[in-house]
Amino acid sequence: MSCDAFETLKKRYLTLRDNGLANTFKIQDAIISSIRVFLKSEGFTEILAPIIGPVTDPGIRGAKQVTIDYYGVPFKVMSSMILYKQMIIASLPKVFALSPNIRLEPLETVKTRRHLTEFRQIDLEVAYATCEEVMELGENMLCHVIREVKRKCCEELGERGKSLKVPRKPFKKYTYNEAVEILKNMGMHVEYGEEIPWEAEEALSKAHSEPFWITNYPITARGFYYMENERKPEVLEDFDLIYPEGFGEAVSGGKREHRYERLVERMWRSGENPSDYGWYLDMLKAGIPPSAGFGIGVERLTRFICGLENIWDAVPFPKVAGVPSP
Ligand code: ASN
Repeated sequence: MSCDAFETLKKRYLTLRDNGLANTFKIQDAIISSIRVFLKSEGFTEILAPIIGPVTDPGIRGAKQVTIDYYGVPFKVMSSMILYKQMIIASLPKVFALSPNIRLEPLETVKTRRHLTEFRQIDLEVAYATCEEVMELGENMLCHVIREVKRKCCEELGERGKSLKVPRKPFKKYTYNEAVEILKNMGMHVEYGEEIPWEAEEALSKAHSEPFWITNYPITARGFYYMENERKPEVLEDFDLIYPEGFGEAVSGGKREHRYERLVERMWRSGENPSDYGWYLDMLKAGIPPSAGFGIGVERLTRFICGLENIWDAVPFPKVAGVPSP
């Protein structure tokens, strides 16, 4: 990111008067409304997302959590509401929320053009669901949103309206191992067990013209809350959805580990201290239903639908790593 772009973000009160941005935010409004209509038609209840709490999601790929002083008790600002989704599905079996998240991303993420330090996801969870069921829901939701935006925002989409297609279902599925193999054949090395690096993910995304899934990440690459596959130990029951055309990751989610003993083991393995997770572990001891779910980043979805180069143009008041903008 150039110094000019830095300065522009700090003067958002001027650049925000641009017509292009106004069109983007009208499209974003249509995206959010169509997701709400879709999920409600599928029987979901919208809940209010938590913003702070004693613990939050530790599985945030090198980003830092923010801690605040809550009357003498250290509290976290939500990096994702995953642990809270597991709490609510005991009473409401299909829930979603428009959840604001803060992650202090490493400075180099500015170069990916798809990382914000403050962003929102539509986070959903379904009690007793399998990965396949929520993945199918995700496909239907994305197709519905694109169809609705094309129908309602023809003028605002402009030229992008021509290249933006309603994807074909079912989306292609690669396991993590298959994705690593394809990347190897493309000349990119990914160490087995690691997250797929940003550049490799972007290259894979560029090689596709339709969204696709990457499933079954290794246990070492992800948070403790994803369930380990019973038949393939060390492999998770999880997934990412990747947008085509270089836009990269859209969704991440999976089936949750809900069994107390297994979860404590997983915490130790992933370097977390169970004693930091008071209420969460007490809740698992009390018993919660198994579930699966995912989160879809609202700004990334807007970036993809509008065909924007930079994620910071997909949000009115952008916050990117290292830039103290309004
Ligand atoms: N929202 C994701 C999930 O449901 C978690 C995340 O954002 N890291 O699994």
